[in-house]
Amino acid sequence: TSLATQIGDFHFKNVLMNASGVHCMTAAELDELAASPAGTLVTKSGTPNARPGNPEPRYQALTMGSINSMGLPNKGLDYYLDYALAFQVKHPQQPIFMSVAGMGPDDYVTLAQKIQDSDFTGLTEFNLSCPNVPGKPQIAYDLETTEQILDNIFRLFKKPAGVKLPPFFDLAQFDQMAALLNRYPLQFINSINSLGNGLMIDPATDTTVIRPKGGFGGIGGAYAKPIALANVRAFRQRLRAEIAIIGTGGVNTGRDVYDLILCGADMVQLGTVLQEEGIPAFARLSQELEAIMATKGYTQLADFKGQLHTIA
Ligand code: RRO
Repeated sequence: TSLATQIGDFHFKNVLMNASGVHCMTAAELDELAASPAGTLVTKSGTPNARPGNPEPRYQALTMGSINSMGLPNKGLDYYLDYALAFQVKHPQQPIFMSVAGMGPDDYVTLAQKIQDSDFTGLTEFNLSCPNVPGKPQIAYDLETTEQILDNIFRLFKKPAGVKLPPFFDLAQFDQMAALLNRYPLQFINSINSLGNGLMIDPATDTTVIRPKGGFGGIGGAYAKPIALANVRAFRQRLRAEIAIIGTGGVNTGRDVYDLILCGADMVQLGTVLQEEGIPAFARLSQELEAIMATKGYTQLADFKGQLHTIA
């Protein structure tokens, strides 16, 4: 059985990888991903300058997932670019993803130009969906700003690129966003980022479980699964076939991975489950996915990718 997959001309031995933000802040964490069964890795979203992020506590595991308001703590674009350039020399056959995020529209030009001018040969993920920077709206919920940013990026950026999207909840939003995205030379989209601005309360103290933003934070894990499936499915039905889809959200079992692929995911990312279980999650979920495929007589992802049945 093969769990191999492909995004554009990039080949990966395993469909699983980390979601940006989880286990990818430092070179040591990234090295652990590289040595794992994961197909590849993505860095924490890098900003033009390093950031400490929001005050703690800023992440909390919940019974059905997680809430976070990290606030984009990261070591800065240069750190991740240096890591990626060294990595691609050591592992010429293992393309990696760099995630980047702007604090405002102008930052995306700065980030894109720096990567364009570098020797980076991997894939760049432009994060348009960070929910947790006080005072900054999630870019991709504003179609006009998204269009401006993509125009500015692709005027100068000629390397393989994709966008990380927030969850959408209305079919008209899928129509509008997909029509916009289809105009750009994207290699992939990544659906979904966390469900922005949820709230959880500690019943013992009647207090929010995280400090930043009065307790509001992005929700991940099992809470996100049906939304992630819907977003992957809705975009697969609307995007050009050349645009691959990375499915992210709500993965705890091999069946969850299988379901995202059924909806059309070409690659699947682990967020909350990787944060809570650590690197062993990759082997466990790979085994669980292979077992499901074996019972159905499938030997490769193409045997069921996008093959979701609906009721007539
Ligand atoms: O750092 C964060 O607070 C964060 C980011 Br940039 C993101 O894209 N998604 C998220 O859940 N947290």
